[in-house]
Amino acid sequence: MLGADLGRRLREGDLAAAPDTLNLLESTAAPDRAQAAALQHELSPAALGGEAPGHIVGVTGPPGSGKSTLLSALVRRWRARGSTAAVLAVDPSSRRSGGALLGDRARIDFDPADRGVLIRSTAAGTRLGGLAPATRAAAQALAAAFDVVVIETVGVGQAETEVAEVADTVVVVVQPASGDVLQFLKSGIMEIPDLLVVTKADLGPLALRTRRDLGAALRALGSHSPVLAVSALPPGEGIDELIEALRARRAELDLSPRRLRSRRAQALSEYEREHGARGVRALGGRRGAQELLRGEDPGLEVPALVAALERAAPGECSPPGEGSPPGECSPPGEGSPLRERSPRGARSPQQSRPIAARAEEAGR
Ligand SMILES: Nc1nc2c(ncn2[C@@H]2O[C@H](COP(=O)(O)OP(=O)(O)OP(=O)(O)O)[C@@H](O)[C@H]2O)c(=O)[nH]1
Ligand SMILES: [Mg+2]
Repeated sequence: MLGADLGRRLREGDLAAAPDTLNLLESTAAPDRAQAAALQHELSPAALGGEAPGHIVGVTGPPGSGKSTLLSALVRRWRARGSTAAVLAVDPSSRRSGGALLGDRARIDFDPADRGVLIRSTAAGTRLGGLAPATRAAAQALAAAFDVVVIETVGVGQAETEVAEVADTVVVVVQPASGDVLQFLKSGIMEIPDLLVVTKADLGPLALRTRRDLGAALRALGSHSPVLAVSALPPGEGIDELIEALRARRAELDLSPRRLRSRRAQALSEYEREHGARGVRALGGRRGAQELLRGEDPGLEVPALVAALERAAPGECSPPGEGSPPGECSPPGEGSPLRERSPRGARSPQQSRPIAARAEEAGR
C-alpha cells in the first residue's frame, strides 16, 4: 500500500482512501511505518498549503455518560446537513478499566454504505484513557478530508488531557447528577473543557440542575465555555444547538498555533518512545528537544520532526552497526530502570532503525 498515494487522495478529498489510511497508520510493521511517514508527508501543512481544515473534536467523559449515543445523533445530523464525519473511538481495553459497566454500552449507529461517515474503534492498549499514537496521526490525516473528526475516549482527567493535545476542541460529556465531575472541575483535577454537555436531559429536571451547577462552577473559574443539555435518544433534544456551538467554536479558532503545538508535542513523545530517556538526554533534555523543534519549519509533519530530532542526536540515534556505539539507540536492556519507558519492548533490528532512515527507504 503506497502511503504517498493515499495521502494525495485524501488531500484531494477522496474519502474512499480513509479506511486504508487508518489501516496503514495502525500497522506496526517496519515497511508500513515508512509508508505511514510518506502518507503524513503528503498531508503536512506544507503540502496542504495550510492546516488540514477539518475540525478535530475530542469527546470525553465518564463511562456510560452517553458519548456514543450522542455521537450517533450528531453524525446523523451532520450528514443531514451535508457535512462528512469520522469518529475514532478509543475503547478501554479492559472492562475493569471503564466502559458502561452494566453492559448497556451503545455502539455508534451509522449507515455502513455511506462513504461520508467513517467509524473506527481502536483498543486503548494498556494505558487507561490514553490515546494510541495511531489515533493522533489518524485524526490529523482525516482532518484533511472530513469536515469533522471526532476522537471518543472514556474518562476524565488524563484522558481529557491527552485528547486536548491533539483536538482543536474538547467536549466533556456528563450525565445528570455527576457530582464527581463537578468536584474535579472545582479542584482543578480536570482541565476546563471548551464545551460541556449534560446528556440524558429526557430523564427530567436533574439534568437541568446539573447543567446549572456546572455552569456556575465554570463561571466561578472564570470560564465562558458553554454548557448544553441534550437528549440523544430519538427524537433528540439540543443536538442542533450542540452542532451550532461546535460550528461557532470552529469559526473562532485559530488552528495554526494549536496544531503546531500538537505536532511538536507528538514528535517529542514519539521520539521518546523510540529512543527512551537516554535519547532525550542526548538532545539536552526535554527543553533542549523543544528548543530544537521550535527551530524547525512549522509546515513539517510529525515524522519529519522526529527525523529532525534524530539527526540532532547522531551519536545516540544512528542505525546500529553504522558507527555508533552498540546499543546506544536501541531500547535500554532488560533490568534497566529505563526499560519501562520503552513500552514496545524488544524490537527487531529493522524496527529499531531510526524513523528517518526508514522514511528514506520508502522513497520519500
Ligand atoms: N434516557 C437516555 N439514555 C441515554 C441517553 N444517551 C445515552 N443513554 C443510555 O446510556 C447508556 C450508555 O450510553 P453510551 O452511549 O454507551 O455511553 P458511553 O459514554 O459511550 O459509554 P462508554 O463508551 O462505555 O463509556 C445506554 O444505555 C444508552 O442508551 C439519553 O440521552 N437519554
Ligand atoms: Mg462509548
